[in-house]
Amino acid sequence: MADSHPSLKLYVTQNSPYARLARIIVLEKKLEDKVKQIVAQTRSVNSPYYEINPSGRVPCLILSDGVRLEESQLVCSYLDNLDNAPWFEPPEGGNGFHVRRLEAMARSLVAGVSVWIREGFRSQQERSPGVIAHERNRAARLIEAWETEVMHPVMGGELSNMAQMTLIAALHLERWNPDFQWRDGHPNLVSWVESLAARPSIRDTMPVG
Ligand SMILES: N[C@@H](CCC(=O)N[C@@H](CS)C(=O)NCC(=O)O)C(=O)O
Repeated sequence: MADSHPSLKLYVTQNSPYARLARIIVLEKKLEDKVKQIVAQTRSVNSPYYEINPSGRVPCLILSDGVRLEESQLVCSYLDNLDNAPWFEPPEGGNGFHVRRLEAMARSLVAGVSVWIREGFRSQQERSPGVIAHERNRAARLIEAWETEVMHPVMGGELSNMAQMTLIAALHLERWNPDFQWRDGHPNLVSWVESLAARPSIRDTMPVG
């Protein structure tokens, strides 16, 4: 029976790729009744959200005793372990190493494309063509590398780890940054992303363009 009083509060924004990771876990692990999702007002002067999370970042999870967790990896791991039966932790041994390695590489892509997007939102006078060029080039190099890495066995099959989730969140930033065009010449990445795009947790957390 549904619990009408969720004991955890998850602060998110609709388009944050980091918050999306936590939102995917909520859907995958069917935690909707335990986790209340609240849209935070980020990046604004004197936001009331800063009283809740001084860093101002999302995702942020507030536990029932008021303890605050930030950083998507920590928040996701906490949510995934709520039932003591985690699905998305790296496995023991060699594959676990590759999951961690590829998650880090996917995080580099998310971080770089996020800086690129933010730069695009700045006023014309504040925008730095140098920063945009740097991030565009970083993204292009990473996409070339990912065209091969996406074929690694840990990236295949059903959604089962944070490397897959983080790469999906990175690639879908194309919806928010029309200049982040990674599809041409990268058939492995295109078929990989399409193989997961219809999964309900992925589909229902898609960034809005
Ligand atoms: N390393 C953090 C990054 C979180 C992050 O930078 N979130 C962005 C949204 S994509 C944010 O909240 N920005 C608001 C701000 O910088 O004030 C994580 O993995 O959770």
